[in-house]
Amino acid sequence: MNDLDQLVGAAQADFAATATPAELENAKARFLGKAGQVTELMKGLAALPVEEKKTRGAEINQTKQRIEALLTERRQALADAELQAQLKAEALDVTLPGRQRGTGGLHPVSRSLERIEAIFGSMGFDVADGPEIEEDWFNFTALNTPADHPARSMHDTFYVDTTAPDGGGHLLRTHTSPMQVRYAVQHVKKHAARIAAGEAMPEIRVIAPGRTYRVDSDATHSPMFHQCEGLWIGENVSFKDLKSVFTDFFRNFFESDDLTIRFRPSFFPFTEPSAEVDIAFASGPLKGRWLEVAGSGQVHPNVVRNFGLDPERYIGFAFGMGPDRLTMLRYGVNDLRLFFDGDLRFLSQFK
Ligand code: 2NL
Repeated sequence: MNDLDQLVGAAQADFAATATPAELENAKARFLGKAGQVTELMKGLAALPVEEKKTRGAEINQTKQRIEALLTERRQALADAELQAQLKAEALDVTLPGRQRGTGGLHPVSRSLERIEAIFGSMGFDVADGPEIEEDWFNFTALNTPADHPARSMHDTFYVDTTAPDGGGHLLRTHTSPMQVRYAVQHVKKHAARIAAGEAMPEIRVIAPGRTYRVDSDATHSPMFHQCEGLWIGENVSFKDLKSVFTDFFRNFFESDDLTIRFRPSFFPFTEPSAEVDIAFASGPLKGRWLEVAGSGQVHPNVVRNFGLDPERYIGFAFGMGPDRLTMLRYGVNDLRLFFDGDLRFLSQFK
């Protein structure tokens, strides 16, 4: 092996030892650069006699070409390796199962509210929505609730801005009845001309579902809870109608055709007479037990008067029920607080 073959072997070994294109370019400079070994050999030609210069020059040129070929080969190998590494790093496994998009669902109480609205809607009831921060008059006074009634105490009601010059007069509504008062007053205004002319006013038939607030907190009471009140006022609306509306509603809501209903005498300031409403299932886990599900009564004459109507002519019934409790009964949930903790392990069971 002559010196030129040795040089080619050295270049090959040096090139093979490089791991990156930058290292390879450094190795190239050692052989083919300005001060590289091949360049130095070329410079040495000047000192040789003409004949020897020719053959030696051709050999060095050949050597240079062989080293250039090795360089090209190594460049390609490094580029290939780089591409392979990149492909491996970015590998896409098309056989993996796709990532699922989390699907949301309605809150169980919202589902109950939707059912309640749909069922009463089918019986001709309008749905009324309104302010959760109410005026004292709509929440208490209009509903015949006397100034000394315990519901008005600071222990039971969240008052808003009690330091205002007028004493505030605003509170978080303790029931949704004030919305029914608003609805009734509007209805009476809308039909004022007919009422003044002594003609019959179209009946008021409305429910008011929504959030309500009381100072109360334990396993069966939450400071924020839902209520759905109902009101039906006309010239000839009686307790008999109330019983059929309730029977239809609860049989429909609980999908139980043999459910029975009973009234128990009670007291509310805004109704007279008043009754608690109990239901009993004929089958299932709650079979035969009377469950209190609503309060109700014939709207008190003072309240009818506050609507702007003559209580001698207009009469009807009102009721209030708790969608939270109805939801607990429907799904067999025993702690009300589960509905408001926001724990998805609980809530996602209702999707
Ligand atoms: C209950 C009691 C009740 C009413 C609510 C009412 C509304 C108007 C006029 C008269 Cl605008 N009454 N609402 C009447 C009786 C009972 O609810 O225990 N709720 C869960």
